[in-house]
Amino acid sequence: DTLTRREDYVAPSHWIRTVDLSFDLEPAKTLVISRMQVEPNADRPGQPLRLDGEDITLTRVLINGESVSFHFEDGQLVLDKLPAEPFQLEIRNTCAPEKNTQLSGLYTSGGGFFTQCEAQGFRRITYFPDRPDVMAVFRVTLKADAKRFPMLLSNGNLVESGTLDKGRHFAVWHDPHPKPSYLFALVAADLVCREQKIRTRSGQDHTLQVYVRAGDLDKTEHAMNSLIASIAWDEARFGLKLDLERFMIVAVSDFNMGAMENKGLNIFNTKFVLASPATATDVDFGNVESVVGHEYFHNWTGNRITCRDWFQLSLKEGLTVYRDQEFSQDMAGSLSARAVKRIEDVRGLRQTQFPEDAGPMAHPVRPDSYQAIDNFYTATVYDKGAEVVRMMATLVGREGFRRGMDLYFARHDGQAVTCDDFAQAIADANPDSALATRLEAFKRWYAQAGTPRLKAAGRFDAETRSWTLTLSQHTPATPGQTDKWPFVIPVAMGLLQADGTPVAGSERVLVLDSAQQSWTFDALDAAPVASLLRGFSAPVILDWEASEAELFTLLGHDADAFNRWEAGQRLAVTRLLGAVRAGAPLVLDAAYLDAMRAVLRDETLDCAFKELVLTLPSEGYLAERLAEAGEPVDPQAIHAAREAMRAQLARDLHEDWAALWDAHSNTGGYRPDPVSCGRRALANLALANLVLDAVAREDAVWQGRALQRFKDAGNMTDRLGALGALVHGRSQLAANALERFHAMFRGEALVIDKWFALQAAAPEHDGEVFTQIRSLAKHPDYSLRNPNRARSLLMTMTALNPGAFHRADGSAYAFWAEKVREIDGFNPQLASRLARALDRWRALAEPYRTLARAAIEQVAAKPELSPDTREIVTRALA
Ligand code: BAL
Ligand code: ZN
Repeated sequence: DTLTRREDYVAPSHWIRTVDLSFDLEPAKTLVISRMQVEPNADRPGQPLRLDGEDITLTRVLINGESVSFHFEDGQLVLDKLPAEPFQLEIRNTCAPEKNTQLSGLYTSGGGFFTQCEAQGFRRITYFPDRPDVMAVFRVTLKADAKRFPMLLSNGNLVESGTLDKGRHFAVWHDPHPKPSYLFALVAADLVCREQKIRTRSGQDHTLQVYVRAGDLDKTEHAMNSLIASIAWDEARFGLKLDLERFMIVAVSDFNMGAMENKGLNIFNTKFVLASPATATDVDFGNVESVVGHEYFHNWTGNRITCRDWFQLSLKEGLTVYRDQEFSQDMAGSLSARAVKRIEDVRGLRQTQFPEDAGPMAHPVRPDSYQAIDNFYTATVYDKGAEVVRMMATLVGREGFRRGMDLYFARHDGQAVTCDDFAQAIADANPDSALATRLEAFKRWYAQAGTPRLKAAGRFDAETRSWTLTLSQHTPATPGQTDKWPFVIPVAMGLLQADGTPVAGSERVLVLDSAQQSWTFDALDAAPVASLLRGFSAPVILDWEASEAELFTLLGHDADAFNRWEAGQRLAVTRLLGAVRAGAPLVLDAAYLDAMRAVLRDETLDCAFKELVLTLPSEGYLAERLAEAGEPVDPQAIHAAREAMRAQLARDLHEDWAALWDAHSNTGGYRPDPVSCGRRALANLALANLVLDAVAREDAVWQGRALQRFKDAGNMTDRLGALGALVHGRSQLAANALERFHAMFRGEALVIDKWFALQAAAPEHDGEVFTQIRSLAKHPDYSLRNPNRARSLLMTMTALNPGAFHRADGSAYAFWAEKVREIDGFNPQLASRLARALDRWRALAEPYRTLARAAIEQVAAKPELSPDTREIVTRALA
């Protein structure tokens, strides 16, 4: 049993105060010398020192300059008979960066050296107590060939650099901030740099740098601007200043995660740094801004205050996601642009986190155990964790949350702490708040897994002119947790009259903290229309039997944009699932079409919002709605219903789509601001509908226009939009456009990823799409070794294209199993992500269920499966 349990936490036996690390960098064999100042933990005297190490070769161990005896136990290097006083420990070892295909630790990519140490990569570099509560001041010396590796970077400040013999050079870096090993980084590569000097509001000077490969410099402006904006935002909103003279971002194309917040030296997947109008879409621009922000915000929430142990991961991730979401909303500016961002975030949460919470990997925001910590960098820890922070902010108010953050830093700066410490600080700074008075109950959000079902029922009493709302909650069992305590659920709400006008004074935040509670609203002339869970004020499934008329009222009039959108989605879900359940063709009613038309024609609404309303709920979301109701999920039935509804919206709203295209297809020079992005999004949705309808009617005009658009487009958003319209609309012009696109962007790896992903996302039709995916997997440009490229086909198919993945002959499952097994042989982290694709197999209808189980068993049957993937398939089959 290799399970690590939260309750088994013990403080380290020794503290490491300083580390002097020296690297002799060679791709085949790098020599690492580590000299540490070690101090026994006075609370745990007489303990041996256990050092983690993995895939490295030990050559020497010295204590105070003398060799000592040591042994290995459970993969750890164990030193006993240690001095009771502080001592110097020196370790020498080697590692083989070019053989490191896991991309964890020190590895090579594109001829350079890069590191990734979170969560447990540092032990793949040298022996060390590789746990976040051991924090040391690092001094790092890098030596490498000057020609091949002209840039030598590590955390902190450059203190010295120069040349060595045999064409080598060196650099010495010193990071004054004590940090855990997971925040260590080095880069040695042939890179170029965009640099900008800034002076912050508080008058301090800083040098900001973005390092990329030569040829990518023209794609770094947006990342730099995003960094500058992040620095200003954190100072303005939270009073948190940049604490380093120099802040560096480095882009690398082989990277398992999105990016990494190493102190002063953030290392990024190229996907979240590089952006130019010609190669990146509006969504990419938005992602760069939010990921740059996210990593920067970690400098305080993660680096200055870090996690005591990895069970507390959400302490930094939930909080930092909350901060990056707030940042992006503030950057978006207008109230409605903020709502658009909120809708997108909630859509993401429901698409990924809700199924996770309902499946075999369900775990609390603060998990209780793990086999491989890398498996717990999840939507639950990140996105549900962010919702938990958001609920705290709702319960204490904006000013109160700022007070809480201030207290958190006053108490814990420089420490490694727990989720409890964070919640306590927010509560203590707001002693009379709805949070402080219910703190223990609120913290169940950290401890209990599963998505609560919130049931709402209203009753109007004409005699007393009052309306009583009753809220009740229930959370289904999750693995290892059968009975749940009630959660503390903030329910933001307001009431509308039947004609859509707001009921004055009805806006409030109800706090449900028991199984069932009621609230009464007085002085009403008629039964109101309730707008519940505004802004999605809690991560719950709202079970509210609103009538169609009420939903139409909310869609047309609610003051809360989120709930307007939500009403539209509910109207679509009712129709889609109605058709699925009835096993009958979907025929759209006039009322729904009229409502959609009204949205499209409403001049007070933003384009971005219209695009969201007119985008149907995803097949994955619909599947979850069925699963929640305990009904078997037939992915092909869902796919058919959704395709039928898309076709009818394309046909019946044709005039509107054409008018919208005319009005919004020319957005002028490229700017990634919310208004322009919204116009492009809506124009692209219109074009997709126009092509879909044109193909159905065998009309050449709109297909030709789409092809022309594809050729003329002045930016990637428009070009990819037109290409998507042709490919996803199954136009005969698609093949030619795909070929041109590939030729046009042959040298742009991130664009070629899009080329694969776009094809893997095409709506399935008679197995053609899966057949195409299988043949693309043999394309000379395809590779499983590069995580972005591997994901472009495989994750797109499994996560975003249920119609292609769930086939009655099980062929796509078998394909998936084969790829998981293959990838697991060289990159367990990537494999175990992909291995989660069939987590929800138990919810499937036959024959999918049996076939899916067989495919998971096929993965599990592989001898020498990594602990990462083993944990996933074992849980799935349990
Ligand atoms: N800490 C891992 C990458 C991120 O969440 O920023
Ligand atoms: Zn993070």
